[in-house]
This record gives sequence, structure tokens and C-alpha cells, in this order.
Amino acid sequence: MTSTEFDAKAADSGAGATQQFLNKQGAAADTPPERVSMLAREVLGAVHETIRRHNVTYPEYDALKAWLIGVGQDGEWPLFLDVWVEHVVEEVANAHHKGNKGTIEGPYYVPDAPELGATGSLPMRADEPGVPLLFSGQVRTLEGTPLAGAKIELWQADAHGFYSQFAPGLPEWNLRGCFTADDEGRFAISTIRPAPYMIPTDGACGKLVSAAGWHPWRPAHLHLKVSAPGHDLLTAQLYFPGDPHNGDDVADAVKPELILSPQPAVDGDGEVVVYDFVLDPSSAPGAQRAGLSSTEGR
Ligand code: MBD
Ligand code: FE
Repeated sequence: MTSTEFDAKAADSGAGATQQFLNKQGAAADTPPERVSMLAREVLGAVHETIRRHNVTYPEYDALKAWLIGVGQDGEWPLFLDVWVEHVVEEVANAHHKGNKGTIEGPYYVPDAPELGATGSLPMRADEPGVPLLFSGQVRTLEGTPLAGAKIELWQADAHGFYSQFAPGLPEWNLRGCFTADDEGRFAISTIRPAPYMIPTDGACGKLVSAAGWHPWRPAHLHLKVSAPGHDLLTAQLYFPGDPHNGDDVADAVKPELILSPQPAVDGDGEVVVYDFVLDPSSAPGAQRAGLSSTEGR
């Protein structure tokens, strides 16, 4: 029996996400020891304070220890961190941006997707399920100048909520592609509407969700990376109006500016939506660290 996307297991998507992360360059920041010490002390201090405030017991401590071991065994550190921590890192990193709002990358980005020009269809199966969606727009500077040649990378779940390369049975680059804006900074992408995404319930993250009485859902979303020379990379997600989880995303990554307004296609086949991107000029190197130190003495 060949397996299909519906046979996806937490430990398999976790292993894929872990490998993908380890492939990425520059994962080791050259953080000075004083800063490592400060951050580690404060995080541990918050843990100690929580234990004292709530009289955490040995059985609870052992349950935590077993769960943390499980996060590693299931390869779910990327999932855990991107769902419950990354949104605050993104908030701090991009607070100075004046252009398009961004949001978290999540665990399922894969670089070097097929290059598809300014106009085209994401790679998809001949019988790809889902409502067709024509997504077009323009990439501009803060001053409104079109950014010819801007790169638009798009990756998304399919109409059953699965990502290629992280669920079995899907073609390698299904619903993943890289577009290049034309001379007017414009692009047009044919795809399908993704389904809402449920984080795996059979792994350690799923155990936390059920033990805490939470829900495992993210609203349906398109993932994007938009870039142009001399400009900061924009990592974003776009959402669909009316999704029941736009207001309570498990990953806390929805912003009102990122909700699309799709309209029925005039030819009656699916939906069309226009969304433009405004990129900030490149941040000066070290600007964020300099900004931090100016408030450290307060
Ligand atoms: C996803 O698809 C996602 O976008 C994030 C942020 C976390 C888990 C799965
Ligand atoms: Fe996602």
C-alpha cells in the first residue's frame, strides 16, 4: 500500500521540519556571553517563579520532563517554537517596519522552489482539489515605486490542510513556487484555496493541546516571502475572511492587515484576489541591537 497525505504522522512531519531547519545557514548567532547569560537567567527565573507561585509538584515536574523528551523524540521543536514563540520574535524584529505587515514563517518553508516567471500556476496535481484562486498584485517601495524583478515565494497547504514534503504521497513541489515580478512590479499566481491547518494531534505538541484543553487549529493561510535588492525580506501569511480561527489561531499569527478580500471570478470559476506588497528599505546592520541598548539603562 502506498501512503497518502492522510497518513501523515507527527514524527514524520517533525523529522522533516527538523532537517529543514538544520539545513538553514546562520542558525548560530554570535551572541555575546553577557547577553546569553542575561537571557538564560531571565527565562530560568520565569520558570522558577512559576514553580513557586503555583507550588509545582514532583509529579508535575516529571510530566514536564517526559513531555520535553517527547518534543525532541517527535522532532517537534520546530513546530513547538514556531507555534508558541515565533510570533513574539517576529513582532520585535519587524516593529520598525513601515511597509507591509509580516508574520511568522512557521516550520514548513523549503527554499529553492521552482521558478515560474511573473504569471503562472503553482505546481499542482492534475486533479488538485480545492476552489481555484487567482492571486495577483504589485510589489512597491515605501514611496510607491514599483519593484521590477521582486521575488515572490509562495507555499501553502492543500485543500485537505497538508504541505508537500511534510506529508507523504504529495509531489515534491506541490503548491510551492517562486515568482518574479514584471517591469511594473506585478505578478499573477493561479492556485487553490488552502484548508485550515491542524497541528498534528498524535505528537508531543498535540498532547499539550489536549492536556490543556486548547484547540489545534490555524486558520487557512498562504505563506509568502517577498524580497528585492536593497529591501528587507518580508515574510508574511495571508488569511481568508470568515475563517473560524482568524480570531484564535493556535500560533497567534493573524493580523487584520493580512486578511484578503477574495471575490468570485467573473468567469464563475473560483475566486480572484488582489494584494499588494510594500517593502521597507534594508535595515542598517546592527540597527536593532543599537535600538535595544538605547533602552537598556532605563
Ligand atoms: C503551519 O502551517 C504554520 O504555518 C505554522 C506557523 C505552524 C505550524 C503549521
Ligand atoms: Fe502554514
